[in-house]
Amino acid sequence: ISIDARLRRAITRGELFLHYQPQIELHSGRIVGAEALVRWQDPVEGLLAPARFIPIAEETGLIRELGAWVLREACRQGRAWLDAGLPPLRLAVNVSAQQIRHGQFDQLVEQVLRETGFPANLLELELTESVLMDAHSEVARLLDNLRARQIRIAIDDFGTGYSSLVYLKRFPLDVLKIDKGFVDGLVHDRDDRAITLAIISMARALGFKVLAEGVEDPEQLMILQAHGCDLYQGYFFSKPLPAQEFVQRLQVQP
Ligand code: G
Ligand code: G
Ligand code: MN
Ligand code: NA
Repeated sequence: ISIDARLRRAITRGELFLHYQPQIELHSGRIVGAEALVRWQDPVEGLLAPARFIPIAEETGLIRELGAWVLREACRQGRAWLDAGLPPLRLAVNVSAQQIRHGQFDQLVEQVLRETGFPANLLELELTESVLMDAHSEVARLLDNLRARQIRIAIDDFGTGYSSLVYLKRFPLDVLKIDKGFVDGLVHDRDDRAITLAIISMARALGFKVLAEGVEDPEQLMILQAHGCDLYQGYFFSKPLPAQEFVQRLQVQP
């Protein structure tokens, strides 16, 4: 049986689950949210990272079903945390370009929020630059609808997609996530540092929040802090964690 057939089955059999990577506010050092990242516990192969199955899901179109599952599960978990008395946390969910292109994505979001009771203002959707290069008026309308509901829009892997900056002006956005590739070189590579700092100042000038991805050491953090980056995530603070471990991590913070 092929991997796409197994993946299709995995969605319905409950073999997928989510890890949560903390997102930290730089000025307070506090966890203010988390990015939900999908995992697959295959009965035969064991734990599979998304690199093993997201590309297949993209090719086969299964990504739409998988993406809907991830959105629903993240919102369900977020609501359960609120009900358990945890402080409100923003949850960021990755959205594939296909989910947007297929249409009716705003209906899905609406339905999931209604079903789960997760507050719209705590939901952040991570899109890639390629989505914004698509059919402009439709995407703009979609993003307007989502933002009218107080949902936040983040651009993932910022700086790695298309070099056009026109869409920063054309689309309503909330957050730029600086790609890990630039953050990696922040301390030792002049060019990566220049690009990272330029993204931070551009984001601030345009009124977007800016988050640095893949922060692994304190030197990176010091530079980001000195230049007014708002948020970060990365192994320096925590790798993506199973839900229970994420909650434990929240509870030990002062
Ligand atoms: O932690 P990590 O190995 O989880 O994630 C690898 C990549 O897989 C990330 O770059 C991310 O973009 C992608 N990914 C993880 N979870 C999801 C998801 O739920 N939907 C989509 N479309 N991509 C995801
Ligand atoms: O959606 P996105 O492409 O941003 O997914 C983030 C990916 O980066 C996930 O695979 C996650 O596990 C990984 N990641 C997050 N923080 C770090 C980090 O500090 N170092 C490394 N090497 N990978 C990270
Ligand atoms: Mn992401
Ligand atoms: Na990224």
